[in-house]
Amino acid sequence: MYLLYYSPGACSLAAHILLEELAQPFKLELRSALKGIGTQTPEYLSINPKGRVPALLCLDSPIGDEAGVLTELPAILVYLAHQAKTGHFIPAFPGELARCLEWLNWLSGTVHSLSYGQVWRPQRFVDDENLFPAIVEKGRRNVMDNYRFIEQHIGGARGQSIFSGYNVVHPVLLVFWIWGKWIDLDMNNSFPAWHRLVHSVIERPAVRRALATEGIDLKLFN
Ligand SMILES: N[C@@H](CCC(=O)N[C@@H](CS)C(=O)NCC(=O)O)C(=O)O
Repeated sequence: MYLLYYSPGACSLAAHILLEELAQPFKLELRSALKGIGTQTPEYLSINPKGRVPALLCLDSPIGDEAGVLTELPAILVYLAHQAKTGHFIPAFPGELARCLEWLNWLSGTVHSLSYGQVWRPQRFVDDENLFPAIVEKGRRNVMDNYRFIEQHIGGARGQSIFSGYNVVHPVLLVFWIWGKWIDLDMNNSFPAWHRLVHSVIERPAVRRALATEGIDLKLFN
């Protein structure tokens, strides 16, 4: 049995979706990432010293050779994908697997930590509050650059094998779609290929269940 620490609509949603896909019982514990309300408490920091969600605990046995939570979304997704008794959520062959990891790593390291970090947490980049607006503005431009790259690859020839089926990259792209709406980007008109992909992803019953549990409005995908 797994326990996932999550925050509604955060990157932890991708891990939540994969848990739903596994069709095994799991538990959720809310730790709101909004302004660090639930992630920076002494109690949560004693569970996950990084103070972030997602964090995954296996209640029956350690994950790997270490007790305690597994952190970092790409690691959690790869781990959960390998636990699936039915469905193939991660490519088996080295080339395709490497492409999948290439995307997970870039989405986590560049789009999330760099670009959205600048937009939502400018204090991580500079101490001087006067500089925050410039950091946020640069972050928004970085997000747009990143999103154009995503759109080109979903719609174009390169990377099509990753995007044609359904694998661990898809729930992460769903999360970034939601975030694009949250920061008021014109997602539908700017990113039509991504919009189509998101539409097919939300048809999956597992995805619907996770979205409903987290209270994510389906209108975000209209
Ligand atoms: N590198 C981490 C980043 C996790 C992360 O930053 N999560 C955000 C939510 S999307 C969070 O917990 N923020 C709360 C905080 O910064 O206090 C991963 O990929 O899992």
